[in-house]
Amino acid sequence: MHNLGHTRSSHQRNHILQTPDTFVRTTLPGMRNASAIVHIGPALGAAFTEYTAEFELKGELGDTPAQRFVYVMDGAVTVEIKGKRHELGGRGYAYLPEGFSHRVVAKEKSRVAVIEKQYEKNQKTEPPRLLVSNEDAVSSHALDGDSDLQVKCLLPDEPPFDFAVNTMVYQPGAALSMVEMHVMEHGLIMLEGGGIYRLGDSWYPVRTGDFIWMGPWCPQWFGAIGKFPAKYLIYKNWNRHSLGKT
Ligand code: UGY
Ligand code: MN
Repeated sequence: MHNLGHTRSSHQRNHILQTPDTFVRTTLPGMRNASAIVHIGPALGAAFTEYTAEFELKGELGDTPAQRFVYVMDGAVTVEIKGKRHELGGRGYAYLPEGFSHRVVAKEKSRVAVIEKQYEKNQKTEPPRLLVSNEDAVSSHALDGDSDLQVKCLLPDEPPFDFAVNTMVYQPGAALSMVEMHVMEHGLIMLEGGGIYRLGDSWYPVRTGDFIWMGPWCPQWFGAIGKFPAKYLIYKNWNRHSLGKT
């Protein structure tokens, strides 16, 4: 059924909203039995790339020249490192430092959010090490004292890390307490529920499966609407001076 060229997707100077009806699949170098929906990358001015990898059984990611973060949205994958296997089920995740030889292989049909970013050295600390965990093992905290808005920081907030990946869960009716405008950019995948996202000077209805990129200083606000909580996975660059090397 044609929808006469209508979509909720939108491409603006400092943000995009990408809805599943507009997803186009591709294969990245080295990928096998898998495809990628590339949501954002340097072509649009972002300093990272984020894609959804859709795997068939035994599907595999190719190499990356950067740090890599993977989060299992559906299914299960094995992260193989120097002959050692780490099993990631639903909500499992791994941080793989830049230059770290590894394989990500699907144990079943799976969907995985992948974030890759060239590492920005911090002269005073060593680069981060491998981290494998599950969101269920991470405790949450209320944002700005609002217990209806819970955040889980999946990576340690420590100087070696130059980015953060968090999950945020909003009870129905909960909202960010302010319109944020900040130097960090965001990549965001709606994992559950929906609501209204303000991006720049526009307000968008958003729901599970949507992707949002917010460029630096893009005004942003979210309010959850519906009978169920809304949840998203959100990336931000973090812990570095805005002039670059320190
Ligand atoms: O961490 C953040 O900047 C987060 N509060 N932003 C957002 O949810 N749009
Ligand atoms: Mn923000």
